[in-house]
Amino acid sequence: MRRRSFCPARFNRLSVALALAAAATVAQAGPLRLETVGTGFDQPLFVTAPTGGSTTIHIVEKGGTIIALDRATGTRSTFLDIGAKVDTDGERGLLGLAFSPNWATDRHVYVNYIDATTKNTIVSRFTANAAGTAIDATSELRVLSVAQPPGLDNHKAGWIGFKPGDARHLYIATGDGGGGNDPLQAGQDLTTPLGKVLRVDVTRDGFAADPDRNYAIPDDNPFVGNAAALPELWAYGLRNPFRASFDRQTGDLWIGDVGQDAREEVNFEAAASPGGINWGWSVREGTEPTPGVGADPLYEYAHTAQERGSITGGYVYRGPIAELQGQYFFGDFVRGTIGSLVVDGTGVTFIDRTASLALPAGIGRFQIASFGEDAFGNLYVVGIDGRVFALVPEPSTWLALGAGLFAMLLAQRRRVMAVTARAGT
Ligand SMILES: [Ca+2]
Ligand SMILES: [Ca+2]
Repeated sequence: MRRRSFCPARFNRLSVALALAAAATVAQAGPLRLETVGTGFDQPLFVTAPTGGSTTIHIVEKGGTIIALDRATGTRSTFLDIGAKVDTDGERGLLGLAFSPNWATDRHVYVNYIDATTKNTIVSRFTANAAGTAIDATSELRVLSVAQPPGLDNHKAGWIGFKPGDARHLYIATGDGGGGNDPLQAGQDLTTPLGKVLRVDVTRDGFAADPDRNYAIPDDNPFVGNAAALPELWAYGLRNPFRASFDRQTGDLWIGDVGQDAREEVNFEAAASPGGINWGWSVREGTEPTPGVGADPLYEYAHTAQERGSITGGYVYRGPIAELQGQYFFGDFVRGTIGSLVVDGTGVTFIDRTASLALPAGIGRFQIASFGEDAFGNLYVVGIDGRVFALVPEPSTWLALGAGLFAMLLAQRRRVMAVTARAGT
């Protein structure tokens, strides 16, 4: 019987070859995992961070608290507490947060919440201390309010944000106000701010006589000059755009609009759009049932008899993982699923990432309340159960390959030794 011996040189060459193959695999498939950033938050609904290189992320809790978490030190502190002002019934709560693009100098943040007394949507500006570590709740300046129908506690949307490179205009997503089949018929009604994306200039006060309206109408809003429409409107025909985002690199707007009985949808508006898009609700849901009225979603998925859905809009990935650049990550609150869209010249491809991200032992399927970005473009996933995760490359790919290779060579060496022993040498 032929004798074989364990060869360290061969091991090294094989090891390098397999490592290079592994690198190619990683670059193509992009194995990912969720790394736990923090647990024990009280119904977290959002996470964000100011631009400018801060290692601190800010977690928005439904009840009215914002927690600052320094990822470099692990330190947590209360950034803002307006719990006494916030109603939390149903889908009400502290729903949105946006840092001023000039945060480094003005220390302004904007929030969207449901008022405890009136149950209306409030968008307010607060001013933090000079260090930017905490906010006195008395610094509130109300930007605007949106009247909500009494008795309906869902479809309050709540996302607010600034388009990259534009420090003047705050975009505000509103839902249709709640209930089934858009009972107010708000989506297509251009005289109500419900069921819309609003766009207002927060650097000027165009209503000097009104202490509760502290913004101005941008001259280039799509319905300015139209007496039959509110000048604040940017887009309409939305049901519950709970989470939306701007692509931090391109300025494109991505809106996840929660469906009713049939379709969950991702709506895409290019950065150069002049606004005024009709997203269809409530004459259609996704692409059904009145094709020709309103704009098609970029992507939609259907409810089934077995599985309903509630989309949680996410972000275009612009973080440090090269192979994920440009993919739009989003999830589903009801299903606990996570996936990404690849948009290229041939169309839109959906990659279901639930098995690798939401299902591993120790994580489990969870209700995805939101996604979020930090200053470096890292992507976060927020579970309403109190957990916040970061999307990171899967290091165990390398470890698993290395361990597998070692085990394989060890087994081979044992076989050689056994054969050698049987050969009696
Ligand atoms: Ca005013
Ligand atoms: Ca639609």
